[in-house]
Amino acid sequence: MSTTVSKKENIKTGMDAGSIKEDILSHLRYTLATDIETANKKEFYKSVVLTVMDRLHNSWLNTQKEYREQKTKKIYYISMEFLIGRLLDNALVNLNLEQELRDACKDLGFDYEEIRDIETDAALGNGGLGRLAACFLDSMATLGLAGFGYGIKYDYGIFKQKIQDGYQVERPDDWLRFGTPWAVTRPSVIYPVRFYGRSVPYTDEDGHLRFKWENTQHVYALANDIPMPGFRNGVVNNLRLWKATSPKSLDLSSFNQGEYINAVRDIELHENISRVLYPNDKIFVGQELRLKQEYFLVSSTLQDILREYKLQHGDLRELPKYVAIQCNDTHPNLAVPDLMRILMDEEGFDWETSWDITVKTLSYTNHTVLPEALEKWPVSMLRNLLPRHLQIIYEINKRFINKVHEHFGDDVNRVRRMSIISEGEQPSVQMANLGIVGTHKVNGVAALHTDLIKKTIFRDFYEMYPERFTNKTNGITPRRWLKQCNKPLADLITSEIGDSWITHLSDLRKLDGKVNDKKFMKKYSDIKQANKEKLAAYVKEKYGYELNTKAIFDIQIKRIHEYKRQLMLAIFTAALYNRIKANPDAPFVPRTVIFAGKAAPGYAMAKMFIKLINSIADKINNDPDMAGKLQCFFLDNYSVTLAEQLIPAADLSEQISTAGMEASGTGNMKFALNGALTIGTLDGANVEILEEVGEENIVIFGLTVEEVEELRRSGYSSWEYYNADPELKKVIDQIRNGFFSPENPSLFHSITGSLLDSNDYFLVMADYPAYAEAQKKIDALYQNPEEWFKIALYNTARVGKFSSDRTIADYATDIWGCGDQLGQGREYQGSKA
Ligand code: NBG
Repeated sequence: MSTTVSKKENIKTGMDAGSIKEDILSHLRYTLATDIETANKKEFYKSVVLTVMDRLHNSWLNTQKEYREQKTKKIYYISMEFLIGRLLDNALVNLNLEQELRDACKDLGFDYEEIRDIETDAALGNGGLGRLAACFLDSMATLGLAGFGYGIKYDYGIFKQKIQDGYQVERPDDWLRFGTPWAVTRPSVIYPVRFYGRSVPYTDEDGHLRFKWENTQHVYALANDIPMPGFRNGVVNNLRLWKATSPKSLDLSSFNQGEYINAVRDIELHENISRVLYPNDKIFVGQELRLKQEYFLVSSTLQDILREYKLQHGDLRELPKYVAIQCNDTHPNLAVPDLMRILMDEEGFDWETSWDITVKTLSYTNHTVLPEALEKWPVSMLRNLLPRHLQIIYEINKRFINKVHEHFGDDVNRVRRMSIISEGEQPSVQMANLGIVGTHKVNGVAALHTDLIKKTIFRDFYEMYPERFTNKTNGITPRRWLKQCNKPLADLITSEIGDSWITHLSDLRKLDGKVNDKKFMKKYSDIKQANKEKLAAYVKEKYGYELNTKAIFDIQIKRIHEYKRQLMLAIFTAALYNRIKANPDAPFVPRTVIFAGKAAPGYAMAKMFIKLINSIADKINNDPDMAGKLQCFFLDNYSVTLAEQLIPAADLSEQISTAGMEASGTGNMKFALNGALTIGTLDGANVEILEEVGEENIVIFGLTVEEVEELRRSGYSSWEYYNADPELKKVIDQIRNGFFSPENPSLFHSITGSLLDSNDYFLVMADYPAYAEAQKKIDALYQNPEEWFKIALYNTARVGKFSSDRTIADYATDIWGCGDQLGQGREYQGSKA
């Protein structure tokens, strides 16, 4: 390639404000057929993105070329969810184009911030699992690993949440209404995905029994690619999202019968597969359309991987040497039987060879121990939809059960527990068991979680295959979750210790020494205050509600779930209200409690929590006695973008799940990095945050995993706690007798019933006294700003471990067999300044 760039090309690749401006103008005119005089903000936004895309294309192509030429091992991260959020800011940060683009926008009469806000989140995920996948893509590119995301291009991402009369209502998230300029459709990358039909045995020329999957129906999976740039290292990886489309030609026979409309209608049916993301966080609903989505993702992805592999390498026996496939949760675990099917039925390998390749290529991550989340597909559904796969799963299971017998002798109960097929009234395929048996590594997402899966849900498997189990504590990308969302803090840090932290987050430890530097600490605390004011301005503008920026910003943002115990903070907030009412003149440390989060549309209890929070908030916010002291606010439609605004403004991070139930959490890491104190239980990654920041710098309370078990074993009675704690009793009585819902006094009986009559499974009441005590500690600390910000800084300085760069490096070394790609010079080389 020529090294000189023609003027024309410079417009497309030049990194100065001038070329960027030219390119924006050119896109306005020649791509969008408008001009700067008439373009509206949407059009301007679109040409800005196309301009940024122009600056990614060369690196995008070159990166792929380099991988091909160097025969780099490729990592495929298959996930039903990628919660990537907005992409513009991130691309600019990673390309180092922030200032230039701002200047170009300004020159053209547009305000960058306003343009940035035009972008709708790509909300292709429910929560932590999908956001983790997005952070991983950023880290793989930044580390220079050949890592590719594979997912589904849903027409509708996670629903939009509105609050009406205090209740959650769901609206479709029509994010593609005007298309997205970030995705490149690849008409040449399209694969048939087959369903239904039957498995037909035959004997091949060599006299071997083989199977053909026949009489299938199919849809096509069409590739849409979104570039994933690394941080200032010239690497651009790829996120490939499949869209379902109809078979190429319409069925002509129906045309002849005059059924044109029916034929066209069938197109719609086919496209339904990629229509909508299932909005359930940890509740398995066994709907056939979801199973179709999962197979659609697996089948198209494996076809794509193998096509690429064959072009470069040929011999499939070497697949594990050049390819690693990570299944994000059990959702893509049909990869096990599908890879087996391809290797045997299409490539002609025998069982043993196929099995060896499959197990060595695949690995699987578990993200929860909650039993209601574990996927179990009815055998009857699989038999109908994927008959050949079911047959293979039965064979895998048969061989596996033989091994269990060899290993453990005739232990019938154990065999029943470990079987991939559970028997009973409705036999079903246990997708987690399939994943453990059919892959070479299974990982949990935090140390405690990995220990727990070894001891509980996967104990039998751990005893049989101890070497398969490994921990990979989650992480977050410092680019989005500090550099981008909290620019003032990022700039301050860089001015003090340089910018190496952006790719080596543990370098933040250098800030430890700053706690006694008064000037620095003043700047650090001023930034928090400014962030709070910025959030307050946003809330004021959007809701007309005035936040008290002198108060502790006490924030709990995450999916609404009983085990996450939003109820405990709601009860505590109501208790604070009662305290002020009882004693209006007593000193009070002001607090502003902020909630946000979506409830699964079918999760009645979680939806009731939202209504309760809003009812408590109404009571508080309309009571003049609370002025300057207590506020409570539920922000609607929680999203990645909203998180980016809330986290930098938080003083207090609520991580209060029942011990043993939150696999890791990743919001906890984001808050700590941005200098919020954590109040939390010894659950998930909180345990490791405690280890890193030190026990003086985090407020831990409540039952441990062992104590939870012990309490349940010895016979927990929530009534005892109700009777023993007058403050708690009063709030529960108020909830029960309609104090917060005078128009419908029994409105919250499902909630109080779960606490009392159903004995409080999530131990809200058991932990409440310790929680209220811990909150006192928070109040005391907050009254001593010097001490408070010291602790806050220790949090910022000491959570470097939770960079997703570290997580990914661990996967690369221990699971993917590509540790040798690390440190090969593809990483960011540091600022030249
Ligand atoms: C979630 C866990 C979180 C964890 C994320 C990412 C599921 C099934 N699991 O604790 O609840 O942080 O996964 O690993 O969504």
